[in-house]
Amino acid sequence: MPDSGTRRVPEPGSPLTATNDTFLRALRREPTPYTPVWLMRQAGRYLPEYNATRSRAGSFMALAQSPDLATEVTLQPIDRFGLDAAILFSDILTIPDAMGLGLSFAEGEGPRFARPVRSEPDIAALGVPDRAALEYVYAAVRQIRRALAGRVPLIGFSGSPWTLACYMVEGASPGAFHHIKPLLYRRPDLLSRLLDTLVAAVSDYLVAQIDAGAEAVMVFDTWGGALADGAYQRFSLEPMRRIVAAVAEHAPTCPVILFTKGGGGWLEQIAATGAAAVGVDWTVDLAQARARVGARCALQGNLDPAILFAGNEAIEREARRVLDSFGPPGPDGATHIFNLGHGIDRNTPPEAVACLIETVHGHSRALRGA
Ligand code: 1CP
Repeated sequence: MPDSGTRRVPEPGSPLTATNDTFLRALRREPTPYTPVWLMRQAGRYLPEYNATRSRAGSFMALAQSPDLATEVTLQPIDRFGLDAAILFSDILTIPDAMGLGLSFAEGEGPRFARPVRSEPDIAALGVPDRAALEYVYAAVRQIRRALAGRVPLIGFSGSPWTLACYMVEGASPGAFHHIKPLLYRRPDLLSRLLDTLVAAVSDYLVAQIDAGAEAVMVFDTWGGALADGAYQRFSLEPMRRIVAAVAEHAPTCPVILFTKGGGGWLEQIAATGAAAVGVDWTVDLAQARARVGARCALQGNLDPAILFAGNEAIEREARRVLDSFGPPGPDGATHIFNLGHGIDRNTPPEAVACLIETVHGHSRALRGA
């Protein structure tokens, strides 16, 4: 484990306060002795111990729905590497599953919904799921917080309304958006109705995760970058802005991270939602991103996950390049959270992750002159 150098004495009555709080400090745009790092999909199929737990569970959904097993796999990458945050093991498709769409994961195929929503009656019939239907997620959050015992903070998450709508309308991974884009252009009112339901559902889901113990929440907008300018603002950004506002109303100190993959052209607008941090993919130069939004929110990203296949020399060089392009945190109050530009690939060698994390910690300390 890295020595955070920022250890604080837990407040009386709150023994679960994170001892390594570099991630939360960076989200608050406070100085940290090094750049905190975590990786999207850090618990997953590239880890042999994950695959062992998953085969014990029998299926991905059985794993996600068992708080004991979800706790086990959430902690696996924390035990193995010096990561600065844990992320709840779950999936973005839990909400549509709880809405009754019939989720399954066919081996090697990705998610499928037995009952996609395409018509006006389909959309009208949807409601915000009862908390009881997603209680397994909140139980996992509580159990993971206890198991972490304050080692690192815990991130909760959801999909964005637009990204969830893509899966719900297409009935599978969106591919060429053959159903949802015609809906958008023919019946924007109907799509807006679906998105309104999802704004309410995602807001409630994130607030319940925060109440259960999540210390930051992230909204994954995997498919926002597939939208045309104009459509993005209306159908992806505005729903996310309403979620940021709903979380702020309920939990004003809980940071929200927004990540639109392919959203580099809209960074200022994403930052203007009031999010604590904006995630960026590898198509963005961090120096330019910092110049565009630096004082308003933290930046999270943005190493190309494919670099983890290129050997230690390339990993060290490219990780340093990402850190150098952001530069040290400075008087502008800008902070950086190191991450990949998208989820880690299932064939990534675990040793490559160890090399990456050591490089991020070592080089970011050196950059600060420590
Ligand atoms: O067979 C398996 O073990 C399933 C693989 C898997 C895993 C490990 C799925 C199915 N989901 C997850 C976990 C998961 N998904 C996490 C866990 C926390 C972590 O360690 O980061 C998170 C945050 C997600 C989020 C997620 N699920 C997103 C958004 C992020 C992204 O990568 O863009 C999306 C789009 C999904 C849908 C989904 N679930 C699973 C798969 C294989 C997919 C992608 C399907 C597609 O390609 O469209």
